[in-house]
Amino acid sequence: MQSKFLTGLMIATASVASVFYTTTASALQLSNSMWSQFNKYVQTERLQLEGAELLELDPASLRWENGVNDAEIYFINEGAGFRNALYYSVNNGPEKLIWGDIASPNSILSESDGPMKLGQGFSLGSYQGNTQLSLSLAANGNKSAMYGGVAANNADGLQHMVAYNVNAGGENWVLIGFEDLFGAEGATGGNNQNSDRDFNDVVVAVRGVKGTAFASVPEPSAMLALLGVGSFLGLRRRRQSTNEI
Ligand SMILES: [Ca+2]
Ligand SMILES: [Ca+2]
Ligand SMILES: [Ca+2]
Repeated sequence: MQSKFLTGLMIATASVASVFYTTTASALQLSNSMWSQFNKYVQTERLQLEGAELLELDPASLRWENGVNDAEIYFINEGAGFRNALYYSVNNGPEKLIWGDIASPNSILSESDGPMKLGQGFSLGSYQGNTQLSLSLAANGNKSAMYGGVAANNADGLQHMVAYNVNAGGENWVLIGFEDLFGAEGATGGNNQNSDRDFNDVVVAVRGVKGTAFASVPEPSAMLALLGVGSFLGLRRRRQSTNEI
C-alpha cells in the first residue's frame, strides 16, 4: 500500500518535473548583462545600428553553425510604430512564425500593450549540416509586405536587413536589424513611406548561426556613417579649419 503510494507519488513528481522542464526550456530569456552586450549597438530612434568594430555579414548568407545545439533567437529591441511580425524559414521551406506582435512597453519606441519582453527568446530548433536560415519581417504583421535579406526579393528592391558578427559570452552571435518601411530614405509618393532606413525597427540576436562577410556596399553613405568614417571626415574637416585659423 505504502509502496504503491510512493510509486504514485514518484510518477506524479516526475510528470511535474517534466512539465516544469518543458516550460522552462520554452521560456528562453537573455540575462540583463548579455542583453546589454547587444543592445549597446541600438541607437536612439531613426539612427542606424552602430557597430564600427563589428564585422558586417551578408544577411542572405546565414547558415546554421555546425556543432552547435539548438539555434536560438532573442529579441533585443524595437524602434517601430508598426506592430511587426518575424518569420523564419529553413532551406527556403515554408515560413514559420517566430513572433506575431513585436512591440514592448520597454523598447525604444514602446507600446504599453506590447507583449514582448526585452531579451525574450525563441528556439529555432536543432539542425545538422549545411542548412540555410532565412528571417523575414512582415511589416505591421502584413504577410504581403515581407522583407528579408535578399534585396531583389523585396518589393522595393532594397535591402531591409543588416547582420553583424558579435562575440558575446565567449560565443559567436549574429546581431540582426530590420527596416520596416518601404522605399529609399526620405522617398515619398507612390508606395514610399518616407523611410528612415534606420534598421532598428526589429533588432534580434541569433545564436548558433554564421554568415559570410558582406562583400558589396549597397549604400555608401549609410555604410560610411555606420563605420564611423563620416565622423572621422568631420573631425578632419574641423581640424583643417582649426589649422586654417
Ligand atoms: Ca526605427
Ligand atoms: Ca514599437
Ligand atoms: Ca525604420
